[in-house]
Amino acid sequence: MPYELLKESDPEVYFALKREDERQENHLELIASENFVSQAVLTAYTSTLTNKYAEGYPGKRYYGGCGPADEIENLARERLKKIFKANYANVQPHSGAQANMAVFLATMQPGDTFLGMDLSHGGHLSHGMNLNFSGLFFKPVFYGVNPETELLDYDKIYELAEKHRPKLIIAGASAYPRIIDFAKFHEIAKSVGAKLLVDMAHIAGLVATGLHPSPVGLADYITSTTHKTLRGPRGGFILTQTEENAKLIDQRVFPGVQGGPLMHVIAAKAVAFGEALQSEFLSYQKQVVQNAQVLAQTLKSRGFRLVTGGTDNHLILVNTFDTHHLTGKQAQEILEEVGITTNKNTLPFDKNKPAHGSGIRLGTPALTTRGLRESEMEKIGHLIADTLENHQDEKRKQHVAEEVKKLCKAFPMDRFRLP
Ligand code: DSN
Repeated sequence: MPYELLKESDPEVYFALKREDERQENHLELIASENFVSQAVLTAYTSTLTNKYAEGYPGKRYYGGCGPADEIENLARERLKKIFKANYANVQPHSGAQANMAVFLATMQPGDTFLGMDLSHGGHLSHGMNLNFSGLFFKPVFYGVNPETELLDYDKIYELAEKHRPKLIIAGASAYPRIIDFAKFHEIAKSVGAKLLVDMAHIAGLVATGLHPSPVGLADYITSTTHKTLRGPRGGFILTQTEENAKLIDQRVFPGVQGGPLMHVIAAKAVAFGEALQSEFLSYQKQVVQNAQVLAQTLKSRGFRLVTGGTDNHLILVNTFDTHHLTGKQAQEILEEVGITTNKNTLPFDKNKPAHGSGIRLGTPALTTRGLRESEMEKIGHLIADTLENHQDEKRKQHVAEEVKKLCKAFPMDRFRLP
């Protein structure tokens, strides 16, 4: 354990870190936005680059001693451009929300109107939530999904765009299990003279490997996190195609919304991007989707209703309320008791308050990284169903908890820890 030296100097932090290692080892991680990074990524993340200030960009820094930092940032940029076949990349955003903030500042003045997906239909808080910068300083108009199909309603989005003439349209979601038609969004944005931002945070790994259509060439700005399906360290990035947009983004990221970049994180991003360029990454992403489909199929066979009836990507939205009379919060808590980690989620047109929600969101990126395949996914689907169907039966839950432990033991986490 590399932080063994903390045991003496800071036991409070040491034991909390150990408990987190144990939690990851002994639970089945089904949070759709999480993943496990490689030892190589972890190594770069814990490097001495955390000591370095490098405000500015490679070759144009405000501090001396930035030679190695420049090399690292250039590597990260070049690798990222190669993955997505994009012309320009900014790898400095500390997070996806900050990447989005930079695009807002590049495309709008405070008070301007933009179109984003309703959070309760699967959008993201940085796409206009009232307590987020996006809703505090700009004027959101929300689009959502069709009540019958639960698919994005492109005709309605077009109508809203015509009516409100937004400066910016955002495509992208944090809880939408189907393919997003970026070409359609491009058409809509073009027809009303709006800029198009695609936030591909959730599906970046699928886009990187061609398993989801790419927004490159269709969106003016593309933002993403690096730690979801892309399997890198926590962080963000922005892609652009024109020199003009790239220059503007560089300015809006620094000094617009950030000071010094987190160079150790950029080093870890470079390593993760290198991994995403390997052929193994395609088989990994294919497995993520196959695993999600098997999990979806199993839950359906056990009587659960899934939003849109299934999935095309890495995530599933399970309605736990209509069939099992459990709010998402209750379902999340019950599953946690047996060692299965999920998150409660609102569903489109939810009858319950957001703090409770009517369902849970499940995703397969992390467990696929851990090595679990279709047969384990089927098993997990049944374990979830057994737990939620029998949540008052302590004996049944105990049995599930033992099965969860067995699965965890069969797929140890050693190769995701620093040696
Ligand atoms: N919080 C992330 C998610 O879970 O989808 C989005 O930023």
